[in-house]
Amino acid sequence: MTKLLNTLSGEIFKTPPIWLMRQAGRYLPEYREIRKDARNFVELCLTPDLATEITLQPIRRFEFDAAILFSDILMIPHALGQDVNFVKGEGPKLGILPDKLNFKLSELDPVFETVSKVRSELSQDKTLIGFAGSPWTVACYMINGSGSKDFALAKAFAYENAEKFDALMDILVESTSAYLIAQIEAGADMVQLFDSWAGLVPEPIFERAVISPTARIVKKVKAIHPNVFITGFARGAGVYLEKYWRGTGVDCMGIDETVPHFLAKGLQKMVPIQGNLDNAALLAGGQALDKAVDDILESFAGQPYIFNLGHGVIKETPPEHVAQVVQRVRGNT
Ligand code: 1CP
Repeated sequence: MTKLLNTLSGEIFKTPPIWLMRQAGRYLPEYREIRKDARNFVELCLTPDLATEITLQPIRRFEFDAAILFSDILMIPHALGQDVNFVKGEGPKLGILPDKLNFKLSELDPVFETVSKVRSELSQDKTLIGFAGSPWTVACYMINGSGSKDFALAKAFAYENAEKFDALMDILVESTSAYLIAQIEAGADMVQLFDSWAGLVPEPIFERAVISPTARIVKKVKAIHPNVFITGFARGAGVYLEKYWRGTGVDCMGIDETVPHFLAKGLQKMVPIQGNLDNAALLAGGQALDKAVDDILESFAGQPYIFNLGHGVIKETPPEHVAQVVQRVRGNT
């Protein structure tokens, strides 16, 4: 077992395990070097040699306790037959939502090959995290067709076309479960569900859009792999976090930076937590960063805890700031 998996089993270490959301990616020059030669991002995610290399880059540089598979949450719409493109400087652009969605797990075979390759190259004391987007967050992009601040079109769709929305959730539950199970079978030690837009969902549809689809995925994955840990990251869910944990059955709760420490500590009495350094403090660096790290270490000591950000590394972040955090968390500075 690794330090991170042992933490999820309830063990408490002198210093917590650490990894960072978006630890692979554009803030790293070695990533940008590979990215500039890649024809498109989806193809990059489906090229095992390159995806393996990118997954391992931050481990070599910072010796994180876990590697997260280099891929994207929009690989599911791709495998469902919707057009997915990443336009430079603009983010994802999806084609119109097809009437018939037909999931082809085999489209994602290169992802599973990447998982196997990473697992064989990663040292045994490190955890390999597989992942997928949660149905609501993936549906936001599928319905809206691109990124958005409010995903109003996706929410309107859930209100106006309740039956169609629920049918889309069903398809995403099925495909995402199969995708995560295949990642585990290829060598992922645990998985994380990213519900990055959970915070946009109001009470009348929170159960239908966030809790129920996530709960069904957890159940399906656990039916086959009962001992594999699942982290749920319901970003922005705030006061709904406990309800989310109780309703979904996830083993670990990702906490974003807006969650006050007293609330996170309340949750931590029930379930291991992961988070919630502000990615803007990481961008800032210096003493402010040290203080933010120290506050978190103090708040979350004594109960199972995984150090992470509240959201992904911002692309302008100097890699030295990441090194500073790792040293601080490990008690070396
Ligand atoms: O041009 C480029 O190089 C693409 C940048 C990039 C990268 C490096 C994208 C496009 N995705 C990724 C990798 C990625 N995405 C990973 C693996 C790397 C790692 O974490 O180390 C993971 C776990 C994701 C997950 C992801 N993709 C989420 C959930 C987490 C989050 O940040 O909220 C979401 C919402 C996406 C969609 C997406 N993909 C890419 C972008 C720029 C976006 C966000 C679009 C938006 O702002 O709405």
